[in-house]
Amino acid sequence: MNRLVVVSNRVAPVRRGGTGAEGGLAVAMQGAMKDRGGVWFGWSGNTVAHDSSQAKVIETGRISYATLDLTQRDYNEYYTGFANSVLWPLFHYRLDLTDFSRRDMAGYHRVNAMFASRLLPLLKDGDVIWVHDYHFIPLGAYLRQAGSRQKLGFFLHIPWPPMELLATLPNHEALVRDLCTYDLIGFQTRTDLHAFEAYIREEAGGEVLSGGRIKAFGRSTLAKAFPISIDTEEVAKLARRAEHSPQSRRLRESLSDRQLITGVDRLDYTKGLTERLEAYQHLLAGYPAYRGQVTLLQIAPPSRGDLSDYQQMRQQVEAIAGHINGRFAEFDWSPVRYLNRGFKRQTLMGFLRLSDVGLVTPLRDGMNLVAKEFVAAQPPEDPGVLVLSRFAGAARELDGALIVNPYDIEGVGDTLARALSMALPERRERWEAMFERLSRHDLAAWRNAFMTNLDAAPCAAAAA
Ligand code: GDG
Repeated sequence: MNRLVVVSNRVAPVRRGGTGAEGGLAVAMQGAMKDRGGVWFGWSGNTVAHDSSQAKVIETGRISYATLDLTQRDYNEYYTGFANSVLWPLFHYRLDLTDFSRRDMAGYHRVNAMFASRLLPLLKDGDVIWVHDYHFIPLGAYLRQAGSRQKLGFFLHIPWPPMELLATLPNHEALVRDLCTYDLIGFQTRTDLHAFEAYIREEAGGEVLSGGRIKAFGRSTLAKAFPISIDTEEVAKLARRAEHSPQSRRLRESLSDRQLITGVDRLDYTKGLTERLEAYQHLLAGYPAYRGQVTLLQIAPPSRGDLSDYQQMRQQVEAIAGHINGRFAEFDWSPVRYLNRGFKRQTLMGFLRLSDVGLVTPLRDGMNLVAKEFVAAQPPEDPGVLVLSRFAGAARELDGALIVNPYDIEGVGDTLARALSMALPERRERWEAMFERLSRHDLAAWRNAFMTNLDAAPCAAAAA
């Protein structure tokens, strides 16, 4: 089988044998590379004074980990600039938060070109290259320009925006043209795929043919939806194992029989944290019987803290969490436990298992793995209820959840009351359908579907 070369902004830390601390995606990618041999290529996470002239390579077994450092300028323009202050907000429908400059866009292209040139010497004929996410949309085009003839696949982890939003991006056409260099383009959901197809037809004057075939910019490619998932069995196992851990015991004891609502999100404006807290406030205000009887545990590890939009949002979240506690707390009860830090994966899965309600209310999310993890972590005999935003990609699959509109604060508050009072038979019925689906559509199934399609896709460079 051909080697797999994975490219992503961050490369999973090299751990011989694995410690179980890695995220699911890292394990899935490593699994595929272990079978076929491979290279994982990306940014080291370090900023340095000068560009790396070549990648630093560490070999373990059949996998090589190859990383590059970035200069501070590259980091500012490519990473915090174009990727996270233009593409991230725009692709999450937050046009109001985009901060476009030609300088940052040039930096984004410069880093993509640099990554392509440093990757090229590591490639072998017949390698299959799988590029991840919005940081690297033009990478494939730069690889082709530099003479790479390998098969190229791309998966977008975040939503694809509607045409009219994308059209606000100066040079949007060049970005989509570059994307069409890949032999396979994967999106999270059919909504994203359809938005992409609409752009191809209406803005690029291209054609959408049967079987996901796209003709545009004088090229042919394939575009399909591959909803990402979790390692369902692993999450269920971690959660079971964590059930009697000291942390789970402490959490259980501290609740003293109160019901627990849990949210777990990177501190990001796409996750709808302020709206969520307001909805919880509505629950406490509108349903006084829940006062003193329920706790909201919001875990929110900091993210992209050097961007002002993130700093502002953090202040808002802290203000409203403080306000709710000030308004409703008793001397022996705080309604909100807001934790601005991360936890070990197993601890987290243990907390999800203890929760009566999983509250996942992003304003827009490519998929949202926490929603799936919540389902996988539940005890089958007494599962909790998932309250899920219709704007998370996961809502298309998890139809046993109580689906909410996160902008409808009162509606989410009312749904919380319904979730907290749902009887066991309904909870089980809803959970079983979702768990069964996640058992079939797990992370390995996602990876294999993408790889099978990529292996079978015609390679434009080979045909040329
Ligand atoms: C992007 C897209 C898409 C969270 N806190 C801790 C922790 N986590 C883990 C969760 C989950 C992961 O991080 C977050 O994944 P999400 O899918 O929820 O969200 P993004 O980070 O925005 O991911 C998203 C995803 O890519 C995959 O394609 O679903 O739509 O935005 O696994 O459990 N893990 C640990 N400690 C924490 O405190 N260990």
